[in-house]
Amino acid sequence: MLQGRTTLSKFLIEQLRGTEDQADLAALLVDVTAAVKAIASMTAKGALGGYLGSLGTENVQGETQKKLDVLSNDAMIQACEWGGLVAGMASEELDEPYTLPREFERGAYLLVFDPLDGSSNIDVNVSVGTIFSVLRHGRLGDPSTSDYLRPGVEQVAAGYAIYGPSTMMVLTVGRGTHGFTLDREIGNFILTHPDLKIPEDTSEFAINASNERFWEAPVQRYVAECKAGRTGDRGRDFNMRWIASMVADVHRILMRGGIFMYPKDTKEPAKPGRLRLMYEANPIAFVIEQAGGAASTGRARILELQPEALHQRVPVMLGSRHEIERLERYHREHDSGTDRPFASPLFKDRSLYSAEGSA
Ligand code: AFP
Repeated sequence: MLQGRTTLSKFLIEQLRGTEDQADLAALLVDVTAAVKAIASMTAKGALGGYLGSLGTENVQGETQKKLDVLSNDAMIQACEWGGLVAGMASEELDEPYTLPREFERGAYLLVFDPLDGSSNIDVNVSVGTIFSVLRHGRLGDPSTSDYLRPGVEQVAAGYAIYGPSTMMVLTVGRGTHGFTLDREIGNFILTHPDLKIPEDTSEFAINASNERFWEAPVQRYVAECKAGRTGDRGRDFNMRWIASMVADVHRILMRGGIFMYPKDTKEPAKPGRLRLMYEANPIAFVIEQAGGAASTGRARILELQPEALHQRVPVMLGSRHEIERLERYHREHDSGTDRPFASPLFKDRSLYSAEGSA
């Protein structure tokens, strides 16, 4: 059954051979896949397993918790707390970091995760995912919240599972981004998408367009140009997708290119964005960059942000590198007052910039 096929475990051991992380990091990621298999089984059962619907409770984000949010969180905790590989864990579903039970040995890593991203899609049977990030715990003793607040460039591993028509895991340990497909007959993840690369250019963008009136001008400008297609500055038509499940939109971008945006919007001025830095933006940014893409807030590289709070939100724009570079240029021009007066009727039909090649 396995001849010539590389399992996730074998791949990790080979990728990490000779590194300081080798054995323990590979073992931790295998524990994460155990949780992913359990979550995959629950999401596949759906209504038959009594897994649909909400609990009527709210998480720290003030969002209604689905039954599967809590069950997925439990699966991640139970799979990873016992192995002596983590010093602690943090989750979208937990207000504070999880302190290991006294009887469990502490390990060298911190595991941060969104156990079920896109859970508002569960009841309508649309793909959802699990996102995880691994940091080093640089000292002895149980981690405090501040020990988790490390920039994304310090991640030693990150990735996601997508529970779609097939269950896949996509991850990086800093040596490229690689995809694995779950073979349910043998219960193993098999390497099916080695060394993924995101095309530098794209004609497909993903954003929740219902928020258009709340976006900042550079994002309005960028999306308006995509919608204008060949009749506008870009000189070519674009396509739009929005699955409202970040993992699913990101997976499409890894497979065929594209740009995903969840920008800051003034709908809730106090919120700097919707997506969380520690367990959504950072791990996905690591995966995207390792596949040759880019990940930005519009004004800064996501992986270089210094986190200030465990559940901090940030603006997110990521995917095909040339499109992110264009968006960042539009933010610079806006902030310096040198952008085309986007809403001005004076320039309604003309642009100060050539359509292409000015990224
Ligand atoms: P849920 O986990 O609450 O469904 O949120 C999913 C998410 O964080 C991310 O996966 C989506 O890209 C984004 O929210 C969708 O947001 P909108 O519902 O505002 O489009």
